[in-house]
Amino acid sequence: MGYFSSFVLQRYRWWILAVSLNCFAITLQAAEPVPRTFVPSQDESPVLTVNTQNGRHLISRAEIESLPLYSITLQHFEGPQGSFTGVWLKDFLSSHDVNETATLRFIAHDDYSVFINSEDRRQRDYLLVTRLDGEALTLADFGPTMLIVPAEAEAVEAGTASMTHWVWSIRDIFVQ
Ligand SMILES: Nc1nc2c(c(=O)[nH]1)N[C@H]1C(S)=C(S)[C@@H](COP(=O)(O)O)O[C@H]1N2
Ligand SMILES: [Mo]
Repeated sequence: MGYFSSFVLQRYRWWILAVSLNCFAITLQAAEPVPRTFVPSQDESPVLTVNTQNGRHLISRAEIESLPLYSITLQHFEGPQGSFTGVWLKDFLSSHDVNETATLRFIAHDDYSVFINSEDRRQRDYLLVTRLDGEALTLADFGPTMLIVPAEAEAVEAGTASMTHWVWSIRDIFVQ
């Protein structure tokens, strides 16, 4: 090793280590949502419905955000990019006493419809997103709520994972 490079290593090794660790932390952060403290929305107006044998339930932002919130920074294939915040679908479903074995049918405002079964939910964690960069998602930016799979964001981008479950503008969830 030349004099100069060994000098650089000697002189800056802690700095180099710190930068490498930081890059690693950022990489981890990109894959795994982190808990976030937000003042939960106070908005009680319905943003979606959950339909079970017991009837049709109108769900508000306030109700969704009463569950633990998580944030993840990513680029959504429809365009939006930034810090997406929401609750785990798992938590949301159990708060509505939805059985783990249930098959869900998601219907969006554009009438897109897709089934998500228990096997799908065992294989990956779905985040029900209510905010982008802290602001409530509106219909115009693919809200009021959207479903994402944080751990598969890069695979979706690379074309190796399916994005049919990345439902934006969710209107109704049917539990069957
Ligand atoms: N609300 C809504 N979500 C949706 C869709 C849609 O049409 N509407 N299309 C789904 C499908 S089939 C895919 S492959 C991805 C990407 O859809 P796109 O290629 O039409 O953008 O989003 C999924 N989520
Ligand atoms: Mo698709």
